[in-house]
Amino acid sequence: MSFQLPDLPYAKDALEPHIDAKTMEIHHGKHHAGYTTKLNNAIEGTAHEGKSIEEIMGAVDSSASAGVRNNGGGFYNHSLFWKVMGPGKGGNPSGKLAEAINSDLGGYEKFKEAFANAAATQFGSGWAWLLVGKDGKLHVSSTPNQDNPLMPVADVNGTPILGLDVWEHAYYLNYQNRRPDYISAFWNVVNWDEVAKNYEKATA
Ligand code: MN3
Repeated sequence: MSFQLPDLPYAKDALEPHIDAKTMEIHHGKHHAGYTTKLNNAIEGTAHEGKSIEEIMGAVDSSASAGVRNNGGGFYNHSLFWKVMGPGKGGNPSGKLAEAINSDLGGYEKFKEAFANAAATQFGSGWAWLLVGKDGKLHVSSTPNQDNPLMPVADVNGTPILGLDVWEHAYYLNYQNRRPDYISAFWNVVNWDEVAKNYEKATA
């Protein structure tokens, strides 16, 4: 049983004007598809075969192969990324998630600032994260390349509930080098219902 590229949960142009259709087409159809194929190749005939992606991520320590770390991360991160966005979304988090953002991160505006800062200052390619840490509290972090908080190699460990891809392939066609504009636009498409579900699961 190998990993399959998940379908986009909306049309390629559904996030316009914030994320353009051409970027979505290449990002999902080429980049994510590529990570999926290469992950399957990397785990074939290894102890990872048949494991869940979360189990595989949880085994990425400093001795992990680059193939599993980069392509497994690429597969997992993008699978989360498509789902935490949606057309006609944005707005503010509510319920328990909003309460946790208030108590753990000093409120929604402080959280947004910290997350945008993590995304903007991640040097080169990587991701910004909102995650539930081992302490059960919310944290904001960033990781290089396709690393993520599930990996023991990450600086801050836990379960990611929101991620933002800051690789140039995620924004260059529409925003060129203006990463901060892409980060600002992201807030218009965040699917907070999905993030709240991820939060409930991670804290259950
Ligand atoms: Mn990407």
